[in-house]
Formats: sequence, C-alpha cells, structure tokens
Amino acid sequence: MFERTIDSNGWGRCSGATPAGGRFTVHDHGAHITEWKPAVDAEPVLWTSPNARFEQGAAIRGGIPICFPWFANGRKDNKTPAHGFARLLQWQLLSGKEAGGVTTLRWRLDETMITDLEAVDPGRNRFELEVTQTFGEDLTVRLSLRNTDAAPLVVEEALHTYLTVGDINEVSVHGLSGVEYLDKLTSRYDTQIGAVEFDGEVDRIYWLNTPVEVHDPVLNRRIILTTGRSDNTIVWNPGPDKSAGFSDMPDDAWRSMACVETANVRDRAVHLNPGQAHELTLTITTAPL
Ligand code: TA6
Repeated sequence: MFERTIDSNGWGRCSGATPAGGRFTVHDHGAHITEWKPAVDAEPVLWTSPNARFEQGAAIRGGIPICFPWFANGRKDNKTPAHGFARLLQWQLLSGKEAGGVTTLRWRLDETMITDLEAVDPGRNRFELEVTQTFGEDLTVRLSLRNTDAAPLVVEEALHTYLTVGDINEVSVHGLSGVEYLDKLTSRYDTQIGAVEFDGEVDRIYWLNTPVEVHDPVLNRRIILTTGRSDNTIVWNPGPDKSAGFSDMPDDAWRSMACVETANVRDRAVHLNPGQAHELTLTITTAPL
C-alpha cells in the first residue's frame, strides 16, 4: 500500500510499505526512487544523501536517478545537463496498484513535458518513456521506451543506482571478472581481474549484461542486481576528494555508498526505428553474505 503526498515545494511523492514492513518512496521529480528496503529490520538498500537537493532543475543525489536521453555528457561529450534531462523533470504518475502488499507504480514522460526542449536538446525526437517500479521483497524497475517519431531515435539510458554499504573499503563487487571496462579516471581500457574493490575514486564502464553482486561484510549482506537488455554496468564511488566537492553530499558520505548502474551507453546506445520499443529491466534482491 502507498500514500500520495505533496511536499512543501509542491512536488508529489508516493511512499508506502512492503509486505515485510519495508519502506519505499518515489518522487514525481524524475520518477526518482529515493528509498527502498525490503523488510522492517533491513538496512536501507538505496542510499540518498541527507543533503540531497529537492529543487527545480536539481538532480536528487542518491536513490535511482533515471539517466536519459544521454549518459554523463553524451556520446560526443558535448551534452548538458549531465545524465540528460529526464531526472530533472516532473513525471506523470499513471497508476499505483497494490496486490498482496506489493505496490507497483507506473510513471510517464514524453517530449511534450520538457520545457524549452529545443534549447535543451535541439531536434529531439518525439518519444514515450514509462517506468514501472514494483516494491516488495525485491525491487524491480522497468524502463520502457517507444520511438513515437517518424525518424530513427538513438538514446543512452541508465538506472544510476546508489546503494547503501557499511564501509566502501570493505566492499567488493562480483560478476565482472574477465570483463572489459573503460576506466573514466584514466580514459584507458582494461580487463577486470577478480572482484572490483575500492581504494579511492572508482569510475568504470563495463561491457556486460550478467548479474552483479555487491558483497558487504560490515552489513553482512549481498545485494544482487539482475538486469535485462542492459549491455553496460557502471561502477562508481567518488572517493574523498570528489565527495568533498559535492555540496549535496556530506564529505565522509563516500564511505557509505556505492553506485552500480544498469545502462546502455556509448557504442551500446539504443537505436529505435519509428514505432519500435525497448525495455531495460533491473531487479534488486538482498541476501545474507
Ligand atoms: O556514473 C558515474 C558518473 O558518470 C560519474 O562520473 C559521476 O559524474 C557520477 O556519474 C555522478 O554524476 P551526477 O551528475 O549525478 O553528479
């Protein structure tokens, strides 16, 4: 079950409980999930900054930002705002349904809902984007895109998931061994050997679409991310220096979060002919370590 409230800044949000007493919260702004935990006694699975900005034109730091129609500054590194405009806009809540204590919310965005689109993204196609979020013992997010234009559509997309961890220095990310990645800190390509571990900033784009597990010995937890029609996984932690530069993030917060992102970016951008559709899916589950 869920309730719909309006924040002091006039934004709508939906929040509710999961069958095992967990919690979830989603904002109209970006259809942005900022909270989910599966059970009453569970640690939050998603991390959202205590200094996150809930302001017009600002991206909420944490949760699951929806990056669309480009990732970072786009394939040619010439687009702003970073990670596209979808996470900065008010999405339309289409429906909220509950069955057996599991709540499913559906949100919608199209090009008519983008203020000064020509300024933001000249020549942008007409498109229809829907996100369906199911909050139960697991969290499932389905990002469905349809090209409603008469011309081909090419977009990047990502579910930029921020996860809560006990101590990033003790965390390891499994499932990427042997996979090629681009290290954005050095702009060099390399191949992952073993688990991903963190010692300072990590910012890597992997080319794969298999389940990834975050092992957290401090919280004694595995977070398992299973994806569909996603060709990239991005692993990011800002480390102390970049974290100190974010006004919407406490200086030491980098220790308590890790981003494992589900995406189609760069040469794996989504190409849709008129009328074609594509659905990116993510399921997050937790288990003891
Ligand atoms: O996904 C990793 C990344 O592209 C990093 O390079 C960093 O910029 C991060 O996203 C956060 O981006 P944001 O625009 O949310 O601050």
